[in-house]
Amino acid sequence: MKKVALITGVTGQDGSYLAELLLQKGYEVHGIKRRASSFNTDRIDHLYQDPHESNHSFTLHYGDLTDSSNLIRIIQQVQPDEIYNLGAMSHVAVSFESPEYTADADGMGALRILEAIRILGLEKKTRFYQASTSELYGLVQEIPQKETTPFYPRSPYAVAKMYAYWITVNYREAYGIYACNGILFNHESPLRGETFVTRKITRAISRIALGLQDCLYLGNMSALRDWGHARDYVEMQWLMLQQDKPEDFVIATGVQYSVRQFVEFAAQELGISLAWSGEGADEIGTVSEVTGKEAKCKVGDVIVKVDPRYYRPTEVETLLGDPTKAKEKLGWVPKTSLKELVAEMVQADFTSAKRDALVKLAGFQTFDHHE
Ligand code: NDP
Ligand code: GDR
Repeated sequence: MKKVALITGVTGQDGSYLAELLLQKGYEVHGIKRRASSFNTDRIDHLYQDPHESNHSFTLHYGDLTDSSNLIRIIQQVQPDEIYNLGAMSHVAVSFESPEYTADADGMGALRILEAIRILGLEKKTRFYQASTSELYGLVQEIPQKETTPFYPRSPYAVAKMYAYWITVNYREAYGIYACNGILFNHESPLRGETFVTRKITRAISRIALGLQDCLYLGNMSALRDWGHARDYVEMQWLMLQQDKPEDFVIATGVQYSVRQFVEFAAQELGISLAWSGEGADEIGTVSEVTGKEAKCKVGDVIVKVDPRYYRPTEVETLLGDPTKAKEKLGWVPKTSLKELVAEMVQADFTSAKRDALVKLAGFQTFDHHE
C-alpha cells in the first residue's frame, strides 16, 4: 500500500522539493493550492501528472488555510498518513503590513488542520508536521539557538508561528497526535521566492552583470543568518515523521554569514569584486575588480545601495542554529555549503537573465518584476 501525504503550501519553495522527494519515495502525494487569477504552479509543473491517467500519484486540490470546512473536506477525502503544513504568508516584512491575515493563515491555519484530524477521528492514523521557524528566537536569548532556547518573536509572522508551534505541542500532549515542529533556519534555493533577500540578490547581481539593471537596493546588510539548502531541509521534514516518537527539532547548518557577505559571494560567482564604503543608510557597494568574461559592469560602478524602505520595524539581527539533536537522533547533516548554494542560485538566475538579454537584443521588450 502506498503511503498518502497531504502538503499545504505545495506551490511554494519547500512544497515543490518535498512533493518531489515524496514522489521519489513512492508516496501518493496530494497538495493544496490556492486559487489565483494567474497560473501559480510554476514550481511544481515538472511534477504534473495527468489526472485522467488511472495510476497518477500527484493530485492538487483547491483550498486555503483560512477555510476550515475546505480543510476538513480535503482531509476526509484524502485520509492522509502524513500532513505537512508548509502553507503560510511566509514573508516577515509583509507580515507587518498584513498582521491579521498572517495570524489567521499562519497561526489559526495549524489549529484548523489539527482540529480536522480530531474531528475526523484520525488521531492515531495521521502524522502532522508543522513548519516552525528560527524567527521564533527573534531577539536571541542564547547563541547558538537550540530546541531549549527561549522564544522572543519580533514580527507578526513570528508571533503567529509561535501560536502554531505551541498548538502543535498541545495537541500532541492532549490528544496523542503524532505532531512535531521542525524549527527550520533560513533555507534557500533557485526556487526561493524572489523577494527574500538571497534570491533578490542572486537575481539582481545576475541582471546587473549583464547590463539589464543598474543597482541592487537592500535594507539591513549587517543581519546575520544561518542559510542552508531547501533540498537538504525537506529531507528532515520527512525524517521527523518517520520516528517512533514525535519530537521537535532545530534544523540548521551551524554556520552564520551576513547579508553583505552573501552579496559578495554572489558577485564573486560572476567574477565581480566589491568594495564597501559608508555606513547604515549611506552604505554603498562599488565594483573594485571585474574578472568575469561575461560581466559587463565596470570598476567604479556603484551597484549596491541601502534603501531604508526595506528596514523592518523590529529586526532579527542574528540567527545561528545548533543542529546537534537532529544529527544525533536522526543522523542528519546538511549536504550543501553556503558557497555551493550561492553558486547554484547565481547560475540559475544568470541563465534566465541571459535569456532576457537575448530577447532584448532581438528587439523584443522585456519586463522585470518589482517589489
Ligand atoms: P513560500 O512562501 O515559498 O511558500 C508558501 C506556500 O504557502 C505557497 O505555496 C503559498 O501559496 C502557500 N500559502 C500562503 N498562504 C496560504 C493560505 N492562506 N492557504 C494555503 N496556502 C497558502 O515558503 P517556503 O516554501 O519557503 O516555506 C515553507 C514553510 O516553512 C512556510 O510555512 C514558512 O513560513 C516556513 N519556513 C520557511 C523557512 C525558509 O527559510 N524558507 C524557514 C522556516 C520556516 P501561493 O504559491 O499561492 O502563494
Ligand atoms: P527572513 O528572510 O526575514 O530571515 O525570513 P529574508 O530573506 O526576508 O531576510 C533576511 C534578512 O535580510 C535582511 N534584508 C532584506 N530582506 C529582504 N527580504 N529584502 C531586502 O531588501 C533586505 N535587505 C536586508 C532582512 O532585514 C533580514 O534580516 C525567512 C522566511 O523564509 C521566513 O518564512 C522564515 O521563517 C525565516 O526565513 C527563517
